[in-house]
Amino acid sequence: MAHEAFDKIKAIIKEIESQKPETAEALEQFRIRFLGSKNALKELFGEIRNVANERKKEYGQFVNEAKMAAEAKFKALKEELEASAEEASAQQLDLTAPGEPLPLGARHPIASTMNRIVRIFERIGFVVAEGPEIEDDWHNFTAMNTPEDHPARDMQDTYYLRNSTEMLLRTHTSSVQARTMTSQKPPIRIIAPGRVYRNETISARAHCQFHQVEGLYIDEDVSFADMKQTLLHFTKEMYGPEKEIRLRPSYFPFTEPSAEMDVYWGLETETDYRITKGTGWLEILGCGMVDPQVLENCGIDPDRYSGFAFGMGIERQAMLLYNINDIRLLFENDVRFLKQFTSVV
Ligand code: 2NL
Repeated sequence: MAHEAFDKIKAIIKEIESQKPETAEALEQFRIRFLGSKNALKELFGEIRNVANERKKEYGQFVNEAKMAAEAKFKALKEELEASAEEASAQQLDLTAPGEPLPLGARHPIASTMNRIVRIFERIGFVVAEGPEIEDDWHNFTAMNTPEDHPARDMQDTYYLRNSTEMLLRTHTSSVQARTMTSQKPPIRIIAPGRVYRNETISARAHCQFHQVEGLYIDEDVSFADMKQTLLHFTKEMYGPEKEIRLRPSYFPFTEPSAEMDVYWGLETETDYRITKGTGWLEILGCGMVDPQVLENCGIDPDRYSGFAFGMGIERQAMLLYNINDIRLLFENDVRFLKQFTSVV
């Protein structure tokens, strides 16, 4: 029996010596096997009971030697492994290598166009106003003088919530301006950018969801001439100081008189011909003097105050600014398209 126990220790010492763990995991397996709480030597320590008295001391020393061999080997292997890991990472570190390129994100062209428009108006004293995209019928239509039988109010043209006749997805940001007019006193000078919704068939020019910037200026003695000069200033800032504008009579339920504003784009290129239909003029926004009925609806005295308002689609301005020929590119979020705007601020 005693002999057998001595042999087992010999075998374990041999095993310890022959092990060559090369990874941290293998070293951990080594530690568990020879030094862990249930290690292979524990049982052999117990066997000292079966060893003849005169050999007990010798046996004890022998088991201890085995344990110390395991500890020494573990320590050496651990140091070796740490040293080689350090060496490997030092070899990988090339101090002369160029830095990792940081992939740059890009602002979406709708966002950059919106920011550009907003900044132009902010510089002349307009303040950004915001409101909910889910609106009630009053702020979106009634306050804006849109008659009950107007086609815009039709279920076909506007998204109503769960067939409600009260709540809808706003069709323009005029609703934001209605909210400002009912809660503030003139002078009011606001710019309302945001997302709006109309039930349109999606095509290269139209989408059911788009973005708009509307502006509103109300004070005593605000005139049509003030409006024209403000919009001329905007056009020159936005598209270049050489640009000229013209106003054509138009109709909106919420303004009287109303106008469409065109910019002279020129007829220099094939594209100019196509987008201006050969006239050189391009329509970019709608505007007008706020209808006195709208002021009254919102609690502003039309005998004392007057104002002008305007609205423009941001997608259209973005398409002109960046030469984009299909509105769907602005909604698909294809990175091959968006990547082209990395340098735009
Ligand atoms: C267009 C034309 C327009 C307005 C929007 C407006 C707002 C208030 C009162 C009166 Cl609070 N008018 N907004 C006025 C004229 C035109 O938008 O073509 N938008 C894309």
